[in-house]
Amino acid sequence: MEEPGTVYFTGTAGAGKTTLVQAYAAWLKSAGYDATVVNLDPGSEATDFEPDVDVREWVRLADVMDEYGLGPNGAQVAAADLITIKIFEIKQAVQELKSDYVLIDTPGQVELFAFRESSKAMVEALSGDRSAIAFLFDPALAARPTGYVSLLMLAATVEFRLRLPMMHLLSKADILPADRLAQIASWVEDSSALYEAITAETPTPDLQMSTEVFRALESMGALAGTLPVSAKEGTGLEVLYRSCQAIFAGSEDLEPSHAPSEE
Ligand SMILES: Nc1nc2c(ncn2[C@@H]2O[C@H](COP(=O)(O)OP(=O)(O)OP(=O)(O)O)[C@@H](O)[C@H]2O)c(=O)[nH]1
Ligand SMILES: [Mg+2]
Repeated sequence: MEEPGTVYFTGTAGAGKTTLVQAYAAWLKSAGYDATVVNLDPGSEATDFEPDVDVREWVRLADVMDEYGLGPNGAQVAAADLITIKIFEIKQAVQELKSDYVLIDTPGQVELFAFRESSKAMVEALSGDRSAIAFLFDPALAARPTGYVSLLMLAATVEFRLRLPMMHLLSKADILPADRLAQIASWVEDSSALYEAITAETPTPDLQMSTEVFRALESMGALAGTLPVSAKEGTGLEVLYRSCQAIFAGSEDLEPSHAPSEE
């Protein structure tokens, strides 16, 4: 049997990762696909979230804090290393469920997942080249041009670290008014519209930096678009599914992917 396609949902704190993982898993199941949900956040306190495989069975943040006398952030860093030690047991628990797809909810702070050396080893052990990243753009930040560009930079950094196909998702799209959504769509379709929006928002002394950042992202191919999704309303999930399929079926067009095509 082929290894399942594994998607790591990541993004800034509160971007909507846990809620989207649950909504997407429910969508997959309702469409007749089998999905395993994994919680990889040892500090998760979500009470209405019941993952199929939960890292807290092996490593709990509160225990790490007690045992090593650490605060919550230091304990997250130590916990990431402890999880790596247990990764083959976690992988076995995932494999026993024999799903087509595995959806992984990652810790709240993106740097814990993306910037730790242990994370690369963990992803490699857990899913190897059957891995992709869904990077969530929080609309609280993405609705403004400079916020959107900052998230593009962060996403590019995560992609640079983990070297995996990446999808850009604009989460909680239901809270954005139609004109904001249309504006973001215009940046996706035409990068010059994004450039104009940034320059309009940037005070003159800072223009050069904005221009340099924009050009760097452009030459990296990191400006590719963002798919609006709403876990609350269930929108965008089918397009997300098609994008995952294209990645795991090895579509040349989508690697490295960014925005799934809505066509
Ligand atoms: N309106 C709306 N709210 C959402 C949606 N998805 C998540 N939220 C809300 O956004 C907040 C954060 O959602 P989470 O799913 O906990 O976000 P997270 O990225 O897992 O958060 P951390 O793990 O703490 O970093 C919660 O109050 C959710 O109810 C959505 O699609 N629409
Ligand atoms: Mg969460």
